[in-house]
Amino acid sequence: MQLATQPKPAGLAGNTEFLRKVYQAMLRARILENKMSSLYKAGKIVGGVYLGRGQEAVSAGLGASLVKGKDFFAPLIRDQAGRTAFGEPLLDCTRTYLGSVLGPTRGRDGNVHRGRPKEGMPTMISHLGVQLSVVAGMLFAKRLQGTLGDRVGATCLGDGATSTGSFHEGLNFAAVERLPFVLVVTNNQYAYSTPNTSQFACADLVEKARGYGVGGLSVDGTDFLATVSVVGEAVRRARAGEGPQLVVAHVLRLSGHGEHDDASYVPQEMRSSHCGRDCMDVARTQLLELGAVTADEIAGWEEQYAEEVQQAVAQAQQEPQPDPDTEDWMAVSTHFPAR
Ligand SMILES: Cc1ncc(C[n+]2csc(CCOP(=O)(O)OP(=O)(O)O)c2C)c(N)n1
Ligand SMILES: [Mg+2]
Repeated sequence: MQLATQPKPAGLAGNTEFLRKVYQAMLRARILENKMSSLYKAGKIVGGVYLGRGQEAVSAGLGASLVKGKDFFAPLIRDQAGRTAFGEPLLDCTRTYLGSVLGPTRGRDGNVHRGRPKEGMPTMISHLGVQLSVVAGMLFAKRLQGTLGDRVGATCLGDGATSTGSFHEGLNFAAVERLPFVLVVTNNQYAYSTPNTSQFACADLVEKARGYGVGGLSVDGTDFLATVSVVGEAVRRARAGEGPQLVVAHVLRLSGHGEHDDASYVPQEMRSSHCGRDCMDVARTQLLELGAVTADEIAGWEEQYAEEVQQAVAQAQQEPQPDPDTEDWMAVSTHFPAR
């Protein structure tokens, strides 16, 4: 088994269109999330706001490597970039956070528990680790139906989620069934305020791959080119029939757990260390050095995406919120009153 390898990003350097697509999704997500943070701080969002700041490269790298309409992708709270790269409209985000009845959760969430199940993106589940079993089950069902084809299923987790029983059950099932499954673990050093030292005892979470009998790849998630390359390689291997793949990307969470959290427990030395680099800055530098983009192009995209975000916010704000008097969804207890 190969552990802790980093396929050389050289092959990607020629794939300018793909790299631009990944970076554009990262930029769209960062601009959108900055806006959501502002709206939260202005009291316009009543649920929690959770950002993927610092994790855009690994998230968008995964979303862009999957094929919408064929593959399954179960994003988690820090996967706005992956959602965008996979093709989710910005409106799904603004409508959900702002409570529009036209949104995917029909205005009942005010948070991030949204999805497009019919398009291969299951609705996000907060209970850490359970999305592994959901995606593994979706793949297994397709196999039983004889329609699996060369489809891949992927989901994302944090370092903290690897301590759950659901992580074990889901990954073990995928491994035993040798499913075309990709699990991306983004180790952002913290689970809420719990540091890695209180979370696991191995040197690198990718070591868990050996115990489960799955492929393992570890990458510096702040390095845009390396990250996009490694995630793409994991998807390629899963699609080629090499069984489940575990990717561990090492970053620092460049925000609080949610926008209610100032992350004051993160030491300054860690913030200014290598893992505290912002993958957006690294991506920009690498793409400019490659000649894959120009500074003017990036400035144009920033302007365009800021406008798109403004429009998505304005539209969601004008749309109606759920009306409790005409509610057609009921709790089970309403249908079946307790005796
Ligand atoms: C089974 C379960 N236990 C606890 C929680 C509460 N919880 C939500 S997010 C979180 C921390 C997650 O940390 P990590 O997996 O590292 O992801 P990150 O937030 O760092 O991206 C916890 C403990 C939960 N959602 N599910
Ligand atoms: Mg974490």
